[in-house]
Amino acid sequence: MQHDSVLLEAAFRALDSFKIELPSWGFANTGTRFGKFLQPAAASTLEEKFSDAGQVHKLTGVTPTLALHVQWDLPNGIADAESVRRLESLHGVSAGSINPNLFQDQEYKFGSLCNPSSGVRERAVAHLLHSVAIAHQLGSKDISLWLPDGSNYPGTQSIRKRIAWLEEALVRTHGALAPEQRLLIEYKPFEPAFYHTDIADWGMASLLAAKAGPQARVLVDTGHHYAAQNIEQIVAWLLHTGILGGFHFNDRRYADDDLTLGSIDPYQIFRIFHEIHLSGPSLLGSMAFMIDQSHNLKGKMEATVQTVASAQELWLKAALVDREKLALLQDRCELVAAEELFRGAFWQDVRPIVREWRAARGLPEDPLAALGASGYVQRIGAERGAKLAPATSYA
Ligand code: PSV
Ligand code: MN
Repeated sequence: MQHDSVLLEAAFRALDSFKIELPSWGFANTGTRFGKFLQPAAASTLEEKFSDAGQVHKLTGVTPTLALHVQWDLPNGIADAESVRRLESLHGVSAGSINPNLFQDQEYKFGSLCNPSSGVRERAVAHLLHSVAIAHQLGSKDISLWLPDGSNYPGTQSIRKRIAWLEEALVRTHGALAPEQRLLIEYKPFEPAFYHTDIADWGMASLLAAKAGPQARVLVDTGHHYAAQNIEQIVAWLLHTGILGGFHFNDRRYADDDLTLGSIDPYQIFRIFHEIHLSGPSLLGSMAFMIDQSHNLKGKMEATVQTVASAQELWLKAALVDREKLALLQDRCELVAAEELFRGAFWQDVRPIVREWRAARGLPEDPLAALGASGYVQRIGAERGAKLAPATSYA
């Protein structure tokens, strides 16, 4: 396929600028609240998660970091930092964002940072401060906080008191950040709480980030919105106000489904990426692109490679929007022409260009096929599956 050289240059620049972080939990056995379907190739140790992430990075070249969840990956806290360093150099990926966990301990039944008990709140803040210290030790820039707190029944909690407790906790956490670190604040409308969630949307997250301090930012998880919400408009606002810190990408049909990025609505991810491209390349260094998916049915390695490739394709499609021409058409209110230009960029098949870019960067042109040919999934399936109970069968 012949490409115009200017277009190819712009495309390569866009692809060179794109990196996306993998979630350690995306390689582990996870499920729904109805149960787990175990996969023999799933990672159950941190070493296996690093190995899987390293393999994805080797195949795609764009996933140099692995997000870690403190309680799942670093059960000994900062004492585990040394083994993380060893795994980083063994598998060629670095620790990425550090995710505190305020949602599993029994003490957090009625909340963590917003619990009416000052003792529980103190414990939750201590966990955040410890997470900041872990991140510092590992050279991780971002502490990525998702808060499950909320309540299930009207009148059972003081929403106002909880706002104040939350502000206080975030200010204290922010105070412990090193100058190069950031506190990313994620929002979610519901689940596990079903009446009110303490950080339910981008407005609350923005106000809390502003209150916490200048190194706090908002994290947008694409699955954490009501079905009809216009996420790219939220992204545009967060960019405009300079408070956007990053993304957890996934797709959804109903709620927080954790489906593969772009599997249900690729146009939406394209529209979000367009907003980011509009802000110019200087912004990219400060934007954390992360995947937050857990694959219950698909093979984890295959789904992850597929996700990364989809993200690259959508990123490139959005990069190739002729933004100057679009601005002109918008100013003239030439609606159909503007829409056709925008839609046209989405509909073009950029896969041949991505393949060319991969070849030029010494990467396999088809990472999914290369994963299959490498025998990696079969090997880990046999090795790891053997450790599981022999009575377990897998479909
Ligand atoms: C919560 O639904 C969430 O999106 C948070 O980012 C958590 O850290 C992650 O999922 C855990 O799966
Ligand atoms: Mn998330």
